[in-house]
Amino acid sequence: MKPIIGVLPLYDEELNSIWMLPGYLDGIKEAGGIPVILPYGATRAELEELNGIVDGYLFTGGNDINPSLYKAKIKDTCGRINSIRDDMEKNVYEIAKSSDKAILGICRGIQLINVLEGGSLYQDLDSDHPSKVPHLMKGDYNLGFHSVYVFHDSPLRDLIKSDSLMVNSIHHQAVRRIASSLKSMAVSEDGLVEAIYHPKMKFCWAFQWHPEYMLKDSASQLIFKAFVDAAKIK
Ligand SMILES: [Mn+2]
Repeated sequence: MKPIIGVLPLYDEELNSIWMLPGYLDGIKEAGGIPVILPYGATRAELEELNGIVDGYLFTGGNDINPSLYKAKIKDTCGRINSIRDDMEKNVYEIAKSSDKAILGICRGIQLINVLEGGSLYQDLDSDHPSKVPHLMKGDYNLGFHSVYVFHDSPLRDLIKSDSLMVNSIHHQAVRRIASSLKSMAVSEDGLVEAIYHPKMKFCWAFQWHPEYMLKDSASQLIFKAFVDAAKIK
């Protein structure tokens, strides 16, 4: 049986529309899983029921997280927030964690997991963490844009067998204080946390970059495969 991966939907406030980037689904499919887009705004009870048929969860990119969730005041430079996503994803994360499901977080996903584990975020890198490394590229998302150093003692290093990686970069926020329960797996040259994992969970990995845009690269394929394979383990 192929594992079923619940994918958190994105929301477009301009169009009042639920949406999805195909790369998230393709990455899961190519790794042998069945992606299922979860219903936007589902209640806790509905999510608990759905959890009975879901083997893993993909936390996707999107809106900025409400800074109140990490006890910070919202700055003018913070982007648009979406309390429906914040609430739903908090519920999904708690349910997933308590039932030891596999978790992959991407972009907003790494930020969400860090915040829910007790960490904090830079609300805007340009003003809060100015550096020579550009983190907001324009187009060509399938190509590497800046390098990350991959830590030797990390499961990511064991997976990709390389100390460094060229990654894309489409973010204006990032992890500021990493939660004490999480470990960093990769950093950019300006010291930003670009990948994390939760060492006490079966599989809870998250990335600031977007492997779903780089599915032709072996590192991205290996990441999706490791996630979907972990979701098979009961
Ligand atoms: Mn970056």
